[in-house]
Amino acid sequence: MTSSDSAANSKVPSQVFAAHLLAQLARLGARDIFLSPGARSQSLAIAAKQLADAGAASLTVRLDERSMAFQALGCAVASGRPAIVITTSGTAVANLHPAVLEAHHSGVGLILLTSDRPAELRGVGASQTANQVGLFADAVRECIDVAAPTSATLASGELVASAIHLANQSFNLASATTADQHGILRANPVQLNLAFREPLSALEPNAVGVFAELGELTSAHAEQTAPAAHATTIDLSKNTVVIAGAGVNLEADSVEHSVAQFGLPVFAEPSSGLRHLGGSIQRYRSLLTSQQELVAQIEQVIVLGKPTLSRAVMALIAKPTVQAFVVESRMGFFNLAHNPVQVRGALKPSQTAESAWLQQWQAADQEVEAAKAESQEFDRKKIVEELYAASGANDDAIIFGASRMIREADAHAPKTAVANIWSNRGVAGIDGTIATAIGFAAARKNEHPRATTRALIGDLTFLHDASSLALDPTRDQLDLQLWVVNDNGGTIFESLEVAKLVDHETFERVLTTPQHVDLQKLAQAYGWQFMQVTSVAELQQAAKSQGCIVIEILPSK
Ligand SMILES: Cc1ncc(C[n+]2csc(CCOP(=O)(O)OP(=O)(O)O)c2C)c(N)n1
Ligand SMILES: [Mg+2]
Repeated sequence: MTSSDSAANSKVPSQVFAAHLLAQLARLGARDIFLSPGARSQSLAIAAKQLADAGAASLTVRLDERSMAFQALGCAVASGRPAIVITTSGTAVANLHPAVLEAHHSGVGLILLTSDRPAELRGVGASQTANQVGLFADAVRECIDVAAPTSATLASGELVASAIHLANQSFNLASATTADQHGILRANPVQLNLAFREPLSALEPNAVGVFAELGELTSAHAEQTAPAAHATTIDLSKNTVVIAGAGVNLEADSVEHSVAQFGLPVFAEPSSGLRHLGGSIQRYRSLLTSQQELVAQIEQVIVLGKPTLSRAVMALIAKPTVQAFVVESRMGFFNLAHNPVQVRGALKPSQTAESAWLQQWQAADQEVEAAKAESQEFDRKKIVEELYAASGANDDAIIFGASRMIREADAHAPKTAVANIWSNRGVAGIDGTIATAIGFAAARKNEHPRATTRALIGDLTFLHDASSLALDPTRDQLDLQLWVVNDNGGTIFESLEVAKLVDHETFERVLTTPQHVDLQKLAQAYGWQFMQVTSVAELQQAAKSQGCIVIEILPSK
């Protein structure tokens, strides 16, 4: 036995593994670590804190794994890098599931480090032990079950090699350089299920020392596995509209970016971030029903991102007489049209668009606008307009919750450019919205220290995620406003056929679910500022607040 072998033998295998895994992930660029504490994950927790103390990573600690994972998702969206999620064993892992589903469907990279019992304690009734392997099914790109580190694997060098390899592998799998089962390059969650045997932790080796020792970073990127991109030709002399849903990539070299320059009418959902384009038809949502003749002339649609907000748009995409061109996006495979041309790589016009086509849509758009009498009510249109007015400067950002208000924004949002807009449209849950907004605002703060994030959500969406109001006091010095439109329940359901089908009492009981929570007390219990507003003037005032604030909005109609 050499002296370095005996030094290795005195080390705790779990800690050596944790230090190497997290140090290598940090070196690769996965530097945002989210942790919910527990005994089994203690080696990872110690290594994470060491890296954070040295400035090599950021560490956010949250009690609730569900909140923590949504916060990690918001962070990964804003940073464009995979975020690391650490849990203990048992139900802790299951609490990640909602955020994992959303991340899978919206192309967000999460590296899940789920701690587990070693093999000998599985399936024998040991405490806090459940089958964690395969829990997320196909919502993770890969679930790798990793055996517990041992003195033997430490001494042979296998342990360190495997920690480095797993860091490289999970970083690649979580990143947008890897293709999904449809061959689309996009980020995704990946799970390393990590068994740990006692002793569970030590102070050495320090992950910062490991970080420094690991030497030159060799390229860890796997070969791109997506089929080669090729240009798709499109004849724009045919009447074509662009439908822009969630998750549109506006980077200068993207297909989406070039489509935006085609001179076509654009039906831009708010979370597409394309609402401000010259061709954007602000009232498209109402025109799709009121202008049947114009709609009937549409021959082709180009779909960007994932549209989800209206049935009229879905029907247009699926219409057999309309040819759809679907541009691949972070939101994954989109095939509502059943026979679309899938666009990967450039979209090249063979003929340019007729300017008269766009002009017809613009004229129709103007007409609707002009015909609208300005209401004196403090209605949802005004709330949406104020949101955009407040957020159109200073690199501010908007998060939309699911449910009614994002559809109100779809109907009423002005053509104001906003620096960044996000909505969890992968699975469109009303859960985790506060946590997503916190993670998003925190990650943006690095590059935009003075920017405010405003989340527009319903009262049930707010209450569903109320426990996410608990912030990490060492980290979350944010400028985050939660605009909670309190209409006492889920009023989105009023627009569904069921509202006419059942009696009022049944409808309220099984769909609206009214609530009587005192939002002020709730906000203040978690240390948030609070304002209740009932007019445009009050909302304008509230929109200027700094720090974390819940703004309860009571529309008059
Ligand atoms: C996790 C989850 N549960 C249930 C739903 C179904 N759902 C969609 S909207 C909605 C009501 C939301 O109400 P609120 O947040 O008050 O918004 P409003 O429509 O009233 O503006 C519900 C329960 C969902 N989308 N996600
Ligand atoms: Mg509501």
